Amino acid sequence: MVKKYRLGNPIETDSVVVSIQEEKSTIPYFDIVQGKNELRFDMDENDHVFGLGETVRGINKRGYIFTSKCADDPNHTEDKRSLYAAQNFFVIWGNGKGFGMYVDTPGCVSFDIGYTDTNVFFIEFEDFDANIYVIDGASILDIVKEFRGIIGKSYIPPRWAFGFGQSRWSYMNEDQVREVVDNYDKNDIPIDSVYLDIDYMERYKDFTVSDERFPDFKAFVEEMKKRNIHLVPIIDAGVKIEEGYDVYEEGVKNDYFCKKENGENLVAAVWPGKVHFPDFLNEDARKWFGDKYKVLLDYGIDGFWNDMNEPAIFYTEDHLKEVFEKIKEYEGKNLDIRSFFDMQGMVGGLANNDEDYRRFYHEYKGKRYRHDKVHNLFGYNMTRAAGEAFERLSPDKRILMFSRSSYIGMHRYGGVWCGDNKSWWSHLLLNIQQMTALNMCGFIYSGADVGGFGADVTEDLLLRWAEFGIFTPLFRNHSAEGTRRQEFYRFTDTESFRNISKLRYALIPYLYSEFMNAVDNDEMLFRPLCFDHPEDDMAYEVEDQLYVGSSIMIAPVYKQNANGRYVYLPEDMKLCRFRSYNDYDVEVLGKGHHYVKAALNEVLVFIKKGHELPLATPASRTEDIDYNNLNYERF
Ligand code: MIG
Repeated sequence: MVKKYRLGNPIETDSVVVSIQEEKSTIPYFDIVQGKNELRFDMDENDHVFGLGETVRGINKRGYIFTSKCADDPNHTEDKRSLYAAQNFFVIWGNGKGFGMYVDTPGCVSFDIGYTDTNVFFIEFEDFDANIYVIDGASILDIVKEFRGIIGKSYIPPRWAFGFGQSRWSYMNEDQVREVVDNYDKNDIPIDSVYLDIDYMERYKDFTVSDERFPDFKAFVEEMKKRNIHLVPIIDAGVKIEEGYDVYEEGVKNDYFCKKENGENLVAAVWPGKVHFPDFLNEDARKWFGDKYKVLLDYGIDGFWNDMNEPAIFYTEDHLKEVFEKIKEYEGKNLDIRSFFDMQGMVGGLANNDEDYRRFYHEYKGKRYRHDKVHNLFGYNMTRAAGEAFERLSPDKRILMFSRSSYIGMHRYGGVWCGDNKSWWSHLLLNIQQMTALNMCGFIYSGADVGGFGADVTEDLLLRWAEFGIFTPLFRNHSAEGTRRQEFYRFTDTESFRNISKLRYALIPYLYSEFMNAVDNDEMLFRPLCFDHPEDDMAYEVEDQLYVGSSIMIAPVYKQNANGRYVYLPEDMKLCRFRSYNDYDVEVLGKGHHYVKAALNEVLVFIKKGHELPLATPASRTEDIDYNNLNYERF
């Protein structure tokens, strides 16, 4: 049962697709705090809070404060309040009852869940305007289902997007891409896609391809296609300011870029140097930008990733000028400590500066909005531009699309990846924990950079991460410029990487059908144990095991030098300890606690009673998997 309430004058976000009559009464559960832009709910000691999509920290959100303010922040440490996403749906559940709430507002909002006051949940609004949806249900899963029912069906990628993807910032030219594919094939490690990061472009201009690096891109895409390899180029939010560049010129001519108060186009700097930002919130601009993807579709490209769309800003021209002027004042002076830190702060604070997000405007639904008021809709609408365009340009063929920034509603147009994580064991655990809240908010096609993006990976971390990554719909190994090379074939134990990757391909029939079930029926692909066992107090304590689809549970190893781990089973289960898709031992384990061995090359999968796990014979590409010949492991 979903009820809608209104606070102030909410800005529509198009995240809810069914029309719901607004209640006249006050919002239940939460009280308005007099004189403040705050809602307050007194939590019971036993209440758990789940949701909020892509954030730092654990599955149960109690005890911290999370702020929805999409941020380009590559340091996902536990002190952070915001990552790239704003997904304002949560469920409070305890003592066998609870409710869900969706706080639909495109501006900045904080969820203080027992941070200021241990047993109080405050929702703090910058502007006290929101559509509030309150969802009652008999269980957490019921509430999630009801919620998903009002936000529309989640995005479905092409089937090949369930294959493995190799990425790097950046493969610099055709030969480097060929080398990657050759090495995967030579080592008999399955692969379906190679990602092209920003350097494939000509001077980082969207919808261009560098002549020098990819002299005959069409032929190259074709060559890769013949090998059943999909190339997936990145698209950045900023459009390079350059005379003669069609995207820039058309955008200027048609007023499709975000403007400052004085009517001039905002000049910001990102990878291409100086850029304008398309006003993705403006319907005409959105259509125009979406149609640009055709340039790459025409080359035979059928997948994309949208980056830098919070939007990330290295600096704005105006702010930089101000900073230079101030710095001049320090020149020749004896800098005391205060002024030294002031100066350092000014320079360090150029990127993603709050003030810059108040310097430009959007034309949205016939009105003008200052950016910060609708900030969280920017990445969403960039991806919507693409998604809506694909419906026009490629109605019969699914296109892969996922985005860095997101808001609920975007889940209809694409998936997400969890941005710039690091090659840290703690970020493997974070990846495990992020999946469930993403699923609650409709983001089913998702995953994080396997092996970690920043910092240098170790072989054991990459193996353990792959052992979890094989279960995430987006299974992509990606790493940053300057870090240790991270392709699976570069490490000593190629055999284990081969076996784990092949296990993924053996699991694709299961994962794909469970994915489709999650989309079609508004279910969650990844579920915390307590969602399936709300009656089991112990199940609420488990933050590092997940149900995946209807038949299995996984318990990834995410600690270095561990040869196994403690596992809690809320029900009797059959353990399959996989070394490869056709080499595994099985053991029935009773409900309760167990220490389970898992060597570095072993993956733990637990099958539920009365269920079966289909396993295909793996192939080097998803296309070649024989879906009609499956083996079954049953319990
Ligand atoms: O400022 O395109 O999250 O995946 O490799 C960094 C370069 C820009 C951030 C993305 C990352 C990508 C990188 N991008």
